[in-house]
Amino acid sequence: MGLYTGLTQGDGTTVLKRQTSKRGTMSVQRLFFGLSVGVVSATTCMAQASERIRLNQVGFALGKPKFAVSLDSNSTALLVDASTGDSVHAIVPGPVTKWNYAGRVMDTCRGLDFTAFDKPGVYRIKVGNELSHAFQISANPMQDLTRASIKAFWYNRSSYALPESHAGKWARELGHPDTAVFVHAAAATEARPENTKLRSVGGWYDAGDYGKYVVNSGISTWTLLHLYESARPYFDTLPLDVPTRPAVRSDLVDEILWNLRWMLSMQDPNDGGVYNKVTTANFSGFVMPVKDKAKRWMVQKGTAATLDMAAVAAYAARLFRNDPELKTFADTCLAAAISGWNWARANPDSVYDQNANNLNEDWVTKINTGGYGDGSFADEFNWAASELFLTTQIDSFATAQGLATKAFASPWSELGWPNVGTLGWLSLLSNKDLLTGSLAGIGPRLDSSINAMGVVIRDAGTKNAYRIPKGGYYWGSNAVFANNGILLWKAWQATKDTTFRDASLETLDYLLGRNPTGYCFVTGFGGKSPLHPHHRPSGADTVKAPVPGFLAGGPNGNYKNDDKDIADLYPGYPNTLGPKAYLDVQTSYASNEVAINWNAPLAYLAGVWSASLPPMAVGTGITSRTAKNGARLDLATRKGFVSANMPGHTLARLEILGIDGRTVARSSAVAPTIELRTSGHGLFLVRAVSTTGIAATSRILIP
Ligand code: 9MR
Ligand code: 9MR
Repeated sequence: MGLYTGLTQGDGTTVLKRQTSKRGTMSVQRLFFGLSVGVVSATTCMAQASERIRLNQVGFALGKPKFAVSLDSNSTALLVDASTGDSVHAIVPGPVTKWNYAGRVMDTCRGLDFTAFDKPGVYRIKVGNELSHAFQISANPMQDLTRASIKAFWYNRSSYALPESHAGKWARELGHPDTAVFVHAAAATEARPENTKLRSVGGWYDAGDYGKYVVNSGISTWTLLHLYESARPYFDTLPLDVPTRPAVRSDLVDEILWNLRWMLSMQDPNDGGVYNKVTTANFSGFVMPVKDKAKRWMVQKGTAATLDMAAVAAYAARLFRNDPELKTFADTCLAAAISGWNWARANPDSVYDQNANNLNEDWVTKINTGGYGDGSFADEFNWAASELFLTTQIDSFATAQGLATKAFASPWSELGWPNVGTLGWLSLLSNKDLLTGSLAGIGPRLDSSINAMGVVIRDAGTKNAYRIPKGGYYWGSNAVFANNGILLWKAWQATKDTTFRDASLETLDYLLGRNPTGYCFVTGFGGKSPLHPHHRPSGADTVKAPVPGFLAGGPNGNYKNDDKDIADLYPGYPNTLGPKAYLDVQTSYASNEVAINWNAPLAYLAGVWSASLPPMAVGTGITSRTAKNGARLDLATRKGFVSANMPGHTLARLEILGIDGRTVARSSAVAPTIELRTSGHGLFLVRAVSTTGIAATSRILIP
């Protein structure tokens, strides 16, 4: 690791510097922890982790269920300390169970329940001679994941340069300024003829491509708004490790605004209709944003895009109107929502049918990027009507759609970009005090609808050996699971039945590794996670690790969705076995692409869980600790620094160790302060050594 020295800065603090020799001259560089954001990454593990023990590779919360699955039917199972290997708990395995899927045995396994063990630390499960990935048991293992899954949106910003101060090695130049996009023939009107130059600045790239699509932005932005509304105090103080704008109360809100403002720019002020998307005519190659300079088009207005924008804008208006900083913005949102609603009522069946458009000979430029071509709009109308009703308390929004009877028509549909009706029902459910007029008194019936949904999703988990609640195994399957996790959480909130809440945790366990692929599906987290997601910046930059915090699309039994016959290219790929049909290669966009509508429900689930657990802000996770030899170690932190004190001893040095015991940073004598770079997240050990050789160690969580 080279040589480290402590250097005192102007403000009197001492930071750790690394001395490297470069072409004969000594230069001093600032030390950056070269760690992945995941607490427990494969590179920090001493032993090769077994593929046959499957579990949440991030961590388990104190006092909450802890469950893993082993494909070994006979051997003894133990929980061991990850750094010493010492056994800390004997696990009594459940019965050998076969898990069938679509008539075939997928896995034969035993469940390993270690809920009874409840001591913070970093552990592995040992079955026979095999060791699982390392994971933490701590007060709040979801906090780091929450921050990273939201920061992923920041990493996917269009019209934005990612500064090195916060993007680290994933810093990149600004791409797609979108200060000049052009009206496509399919969108031409008298007021804005073909090729009219428009601005459509900001927003997030949809996924692994550089398109910006309103339909998919709708559900994604709603989900983040709902996350904020579900845990405001938590997100008002949770730093996301992004450049904070002091005028905005919360980093999460700032991120949402980045996309909301772009969504508003997609509305034609002349009539209130909203364009479907801004994209190049064809998908770009795997280049960095700055290199994709092809002309960008504003493509055709549509009923779905317009109602989705209206719903989200109405929600934002309600959420932000009491915030003095955002009041004017809230008013703008409401006006946009109402004019969008009016356009949609006048244009109730404007489908975006890209294939049909491309047959139109008058429209010379063919558009071949993502379609998001939804053809049924009843759910969009219900959603927008629900949000507008809640925000304005004007009953005609509710009566126009007959919400009073539809809102609890059973069963509610699962969530997805073309299925947004349930978003409206969830908003109604979450705002019982606003159910007035024709919706007065429907609260209990909404409760029973979400309860019915919760039962179906939860009970699917009792029918498979992995204890996985209901999901699906098609394009974007991880979003299906995560969205069902949201429904479980809402079912818990409505009914106070804790089995729903615990099932939502099982959904997170699934996404983080307790699944038949053995992958933790979030980049940068866990011992085995996607390394080659279909994500242009991750593929095109020179950094080996993918941009962190992104959820891969997940197993997809319809492998023919992929461009080439991946089954031929990758022999052995279990392409037709739904739950296993996942391939960590860049070309498999149908199983390994990232997307905002997949990250949003991940952020929601991790976020509401994290908010419900004790916070672990810098400083609070740190205690003083007495070593076996009697020496006491007191740690103090402030943003970016940790310092130590051993009462009665003179410190010789201070080290930061990974959870495997490997040194990642070391300070010199007289400088018992180490700079922590905020991108070095996770659980570490701090070891102080006195001049007389006495050592004391304490744990530190860098959130
Ligand atoms: O990169 C594109 C991805 O974002 C889409 O989800 C996917 C399906 O529409 O298409 C990808 O682009 C591929 C294109 O469809 C066919 N040629 C190869 C492209 C991937 O490099
Ligand atoms: O998530 C979308 C999935 O439901 C569709 O089946 C698929 C094919 O139309 O498209 C997916 O969305 C992609 C979009 O079209 C372009 N950007 C990437 C999206 C995720 O793969």
